[in-house]
Parts: sequence; structure tokens; C-alpha cells
Amino acid sequence: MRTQVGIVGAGPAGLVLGLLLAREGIESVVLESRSREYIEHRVRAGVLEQGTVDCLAASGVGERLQREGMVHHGLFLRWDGYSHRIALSDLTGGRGITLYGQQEVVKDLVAERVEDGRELLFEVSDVRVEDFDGDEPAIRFTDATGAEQVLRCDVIAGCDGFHGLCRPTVETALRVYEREYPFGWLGILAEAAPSSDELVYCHHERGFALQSMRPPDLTRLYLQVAPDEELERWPDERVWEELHTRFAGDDGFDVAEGAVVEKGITPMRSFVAEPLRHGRLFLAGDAAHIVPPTGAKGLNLAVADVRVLADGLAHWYSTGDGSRLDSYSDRCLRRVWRVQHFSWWMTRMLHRLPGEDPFEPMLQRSQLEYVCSSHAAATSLAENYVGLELEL
Ligand code: RFL
Ligand code: PHB
Repeated sequence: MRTQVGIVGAGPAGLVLGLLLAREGIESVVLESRSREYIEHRVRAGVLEQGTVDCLAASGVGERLQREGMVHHGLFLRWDGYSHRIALSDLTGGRGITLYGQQEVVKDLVAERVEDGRELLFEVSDVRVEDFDGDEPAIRFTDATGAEQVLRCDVIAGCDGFHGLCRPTVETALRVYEREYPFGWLGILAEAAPSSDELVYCHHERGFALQSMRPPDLTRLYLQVAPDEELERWPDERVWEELHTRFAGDDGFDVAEGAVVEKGITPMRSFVAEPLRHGRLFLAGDAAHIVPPTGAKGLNLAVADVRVLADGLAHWYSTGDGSRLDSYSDRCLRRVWRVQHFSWWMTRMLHRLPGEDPFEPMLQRSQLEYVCSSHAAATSLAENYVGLELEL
């Protein structure tokens, strides 16, 4: 097998990269270890920045997203029983976010790729990336039928997420920056209409809680829990009770209950592995960096990376000039670190730290009051949340 760009991983990073390359007339093959069914039903992100939506729409996969996605112009920060609105659009010259499930984005991207007849192999195993120091890199793998395959290509894109194999392959050449948080998120998807039409980020003495949604009629809810928490300890009744307690207040707000259709626990981590380029192997998305989900940024960052990569590859293929590939890592890392800081800052403002002294929650409360009362502070949150237009 031979292609121009071999892409490992059919998450948002790999699929969007394949799409952008196809629009430039560049061939790719995507290799995915899971089944189509699995990746189309993995519940994860829900918040898309305007730049992400525009990129998908401009590439011809925005039709259902623009029909079913819900545009939000604000969000709420809630503490002491009251919600305070941050007017995202008013503060950012009209920009907003779109609520649309990551698995819906993945479905749209897979459908377009399959319809267009571009290669996408599911259930591959034993993937190895080789010879990326030279001009003829190769990806060895076992296909779904059990046959050994070699895919030769000009360039390999490592889009295989945090637990993939591309980053470990270049481990010794990486500089890693990392922070683990002493808590995780328990997330549920429930068949209930959300009680607020905008997201509610809640600071509570028992820990953080978040109400989000999946249009048109599902609620997505999260609770801060211990990092090693076991799901069995959280039957639905306990989850609802805890949600009611954390969201309770004097303004009558409450979460609406419904049948729980998905439940999972996610650890929280900040992580960056630099650089993103190793010869002809380019890391993108969660394979290179992770942010805690409080800023709703991971998917958007993955799309931002591959936009830079597709631009560099298109320039290289059309002119022979590799300078935009040489600067790929540095250009991405500027955005990555801005988003790292914002995600850490949101996380720090909203969560309770086990064993913290009484000083910490007082600082958090002061920060929340400042963000909700100062135009400058609110604008800073808003422009980061909707996504900063950093030069590509
Ligand atoms: P992915 O989505 O993990 O995709 C990687 C793909 O590679 C496959 N793979 C392999 N394939 C072949 N060979 C191998 N050896 C392989 N190893 C792995 C995997 O099966 C998978 O299909 O990474 P990508 O594309 O970089 O996308 C990143 C995003 O998925 C991630 O950042 C977001 O989900 C993070 N995130 C959020 N991001 C947002 O922008 N907005 C949000 O609102 C938001 N909320 C969230 C989130 C992540 C969460 N969890 C569960 C981690 C909420 C949660 C709870
Ligand atoms: C979600 O809808 O899943 C979601 C929303 C906001 C976040 C994280 C996740 O910060």
C-alpha cells in the first residue's frame, strides 16, 4: 500500500486532517484501531468554537451541524445558589459557541469520507510507525482480517490520542510538561430537557458541577469526584442527589431528571509533549497535548493543530517549500500553551482541592465575583472561551 499521508487515528484530529488534505487534492489513508460503531458512539466533547464550526462548514461537512447544533451566546457561573451570566457574544463582537456532540462530528466526518471513497480502515492492530527519519516512512499494521500490511507514505500524522502509540515511539526526543489533578469528572447523559438553555458551571463546597446539553433533548451533566472513584459507587440515585445538592439555590434552579443513557469517569490532566514534529512524523491533537475539560477546548485544539498541518503539507506539495512544516510545532504550541493556561485557570477557579486550606475557596470566590462584575475580566474569560483567533 502507498499513499501521500498516512494518518493514525480516526478521532477528530485524524478525520479533519484527512478532509482538509482531500480538499487540497492530497491523498491519505486513515488507520483506526476501534470499530466504526465504537467511535461513532463514544460520548465526549460537546462545545465547538466558531473556528471549528467554520472549518467544518467550509470543508463541506457542516450541513447537519448547522441544522442540529445549538448556538450559545452566553454561559453561567454559579456559586452560593445564584447564577451569573457571562455574555460571551456581547463581549467578543458577536462570537459564540455551538453545542453539538463530538460523536456527531465523527459520524459526519466518517460518512463523508466513506461516501467519497477515501480509505479508512477500522479495527487495525499492532500498529508501528517506522523510518520517519528518512524520506520513505512506513506504517506496519495488522488489518481487520488478520493480514500483515505495510503502508508506505511521504508523511505520517500521529492523531491517535493520548493512549496511542505514535508519541511513545518518539518518547526519548520529547520534553514533557504535565500536571495531574486530584479529582476527576463523572459525566452522565440523560434523557431530559436541560433546565437552562445555556451552560451552567457551578462552584460548590462539595465540589464542581456542570450542566451542559446535547441538542435537541438530552442533558449532559458532570460532577467533580475523586480521581480513582469507582463508577459502581455512583448509582443513578446518588448522582441525581449530588447534582440537586450542588446546583441548589434560592433562585429555584434545579436539574431535571431523566433516564441515564451513558455514565463514565474521566481523569483530569494537563499535558504537553514538545516538539510536535519528528522528521516526517507529526503529532496532532490529544496525541501531543491534553487539557482538563473545564475550558471545553480539547477537540477545538485538535482541529486547530490539523489546520496548521494541512496548510503546511499543502504548501509543501504544491511548491516544494517545507518551511511551513518546519514551523508546524512552534505555530501550534503558541495556541496550545494559551489554551493550557485558560483550561488550568478555569479548573482552578471552579474545583475544590482535597485537603485545601480555608484560604483557597475565598480566593476562588473573589475570582468568580471579579469575573462576573468586571467588564475586563469577563471579556478575558469570554474571548478565551469562544476561542482566540491566533494567527495560523
Ligand atoms: P481522540 O478523539 O482520542 O482520537 C484518537 C483516535 O485514535 C485511535 N487510536 C488508534 N488508532 C490506530 N492505532 C492505534 N494504535 C491507536 N490508538 C488509538 C483511537 O481509537 C481514537 O479513535 O483524539 P483527537 O482526534 O486528538 O481528538 C481529541 C478530542 O477527542 C478530545 O480532546 C476531546 O474529547 C476533549 N474534550 C472536549 N473538548 C472540547 O473541545 N470541548 C469539550 O466540550 C470537551 N469536553 C472532552 C470533553 C473530553 C472528555 N473526555 C471523556 C476525555 C469532555 C470529556 C468528558
Ligand atoms: C460537554 O457538553 O460535554 C462539555 C461542556 C463544557 C465543558 C466540558 C464538556 O467544559
